[in-house]
Amino acid sequence: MPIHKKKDWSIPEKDATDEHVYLNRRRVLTAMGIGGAILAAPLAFRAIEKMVPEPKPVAPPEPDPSAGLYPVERNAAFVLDRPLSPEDDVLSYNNFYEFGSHKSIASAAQALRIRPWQVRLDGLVERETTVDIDDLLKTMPLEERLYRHRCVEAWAMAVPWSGFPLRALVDFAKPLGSAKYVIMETFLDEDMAPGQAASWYPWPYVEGLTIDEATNDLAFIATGLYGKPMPRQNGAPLRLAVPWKYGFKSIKSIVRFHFTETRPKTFWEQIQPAEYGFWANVNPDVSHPRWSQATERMLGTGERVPTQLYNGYAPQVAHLYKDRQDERLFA
Ligand SMILES: Nc1nc2c(c(=O)[nH]1)N[C@H]1C(S)=C(S)[C@@H](COP(=O)(O)O)O[C@H]1N2
Ligand SMILES: [Mo]
Repeated sequence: MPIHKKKDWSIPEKDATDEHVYLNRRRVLTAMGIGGAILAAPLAFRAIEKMVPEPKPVAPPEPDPSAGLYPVERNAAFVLDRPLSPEDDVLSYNNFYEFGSHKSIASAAQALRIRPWQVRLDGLVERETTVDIDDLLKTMPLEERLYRHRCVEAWAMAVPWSGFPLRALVDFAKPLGSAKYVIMETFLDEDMAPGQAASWYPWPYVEGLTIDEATNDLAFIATGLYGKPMPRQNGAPLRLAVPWKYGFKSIKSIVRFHFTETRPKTFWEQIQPAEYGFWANVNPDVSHPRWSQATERMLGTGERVPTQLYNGYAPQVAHLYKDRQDERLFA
């Protein structure tokens, strides 16, 4: 029998201040209705977290109606330099602030209702439209890809996503020539997702890519994981996977793709712009203001490995940024 190694991230980080969430204190206190005078007082994040309502107990979720589509054929072009992360770790250590600002949201996320699920395609497109997820899954070319994933908090995983290239969805949406960005939005329903009752977060979760990034080969819409439909905690029924960027760009449970001329202010950028910007490309040489990004810790084994420029995907994506060298590309 394999010895079950104590997972090195399970205890210490739970007690530590959450690295990702260093909320702008003014924002929190304003949301709580507390005025400026108190701003000088220290405010422990733990105290704030306690004010997020506890998730309600949930009935067992309905089976996923797309289960028959998986597994799908693996695209051999996407290879890994490391073993796949253990499935049970990937399914039980998550970031999904809609269901709580800690890693153990998997059971709370079972409250996510994944049908009916509609996806709105709008803004600068030939014809705005709404498409049902099951129709979309029938239309899109499904395949499996092995990708690395690097969270800005310096943990990492390697996973088999199933899904389709974001480019296929962009083609389907038919953006106008004037569209420069695609903005993606997560659902908004605080009865279902108690984290969204925390008014100091700028819900809904919003992310964005340039059209060039969105139509790059690597940009992927994941609808499954480990040969099965996407688990709720990992962002069912569809989420982004942009493996050359920090994990917070890979927005979960998307309901809208909005094409626009102007760069959006993304969720984390609104919360803490000094720490989380629009580009958020992985770079081991550019530290986060509060920790180094030189290495990463693999889920499951706890092994420390060096982080790579663009998370190892520089050959595929570095050219996207050659004319943007004056911008803050790595935060
Ligand atoms: N809607 C939404 N999408 C999200 C997040 C979130 O809190 N809400 N967290 C992001 C972060 S920080 C990471 S690292 C990944 C985590 O994906 P995983 O739980 O499938 O590993 O999801 C990203 N997408
Ligand atoms: Mo992350």
